[in-house]
Amino acid sequence: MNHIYKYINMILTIVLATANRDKVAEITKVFQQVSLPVELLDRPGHVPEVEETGSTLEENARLKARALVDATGKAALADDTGLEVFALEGAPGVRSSRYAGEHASYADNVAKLLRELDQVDDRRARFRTVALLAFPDDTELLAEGVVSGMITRIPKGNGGFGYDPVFLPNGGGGLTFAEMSVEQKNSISHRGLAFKALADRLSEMLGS
Ligand code: ITT
Repeated sequence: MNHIYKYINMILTIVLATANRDKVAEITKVFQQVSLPVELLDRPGHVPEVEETGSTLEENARLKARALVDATGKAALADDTGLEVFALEGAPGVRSSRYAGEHASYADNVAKLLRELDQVDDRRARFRTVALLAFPDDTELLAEGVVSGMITRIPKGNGGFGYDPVFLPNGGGGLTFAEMSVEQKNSISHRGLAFKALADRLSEMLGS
């Protein structure tokens, strides 16, 4: 399929394999800023969410993308992200969304993280995103983005989502991700970096 889009002037339709609206907003912004012949569709509501049973971000990203390829017959783009805290030996990691329990809210997860780190001086952490674009012919593109930083002692800011109010990224001018606009966050974040790298690979593949 390489380069074919260049010659027949087609738009590649990609279904976003995430149910997380905050992620959709960030990913959409990255694709608005690159010029690719791509249209992004929201995840169809009738398709059941897959269980994230993988033991790595890559496995979970693949599970989410393949489920949507199978359900729609279209290319699908997934994001799996984890917060890895140095003093917690990489936790919550692949379990970031379920850290405080199966149906934990963002606030529950943040509260648990701050409790775990209450007596801990080493606040180093990193976010890691694996972005995976799966095609119906079984090919895939994969890209990873990482940002290192520190976990604050108190939440700051009302933007972003998840652990953003307690994550102070390196190179972020002393702001948490929750104190940044989507554009600012994307310019240095795990997700921004992963999806920009993926968009570059897609651009090469499409010859655009
Ligand atoms: P999908 O699986 O539908 O994409 P999800 O929210 O379950 O959505 P993940 O499995 O990747 O996504 O879960 C990662 C969790 O990590 C997510 O629920 C947030 O709590 C947190 N997280 C992910 N990206 C984040 C970000 O950019 N900033 C802060 N927290 C984030």
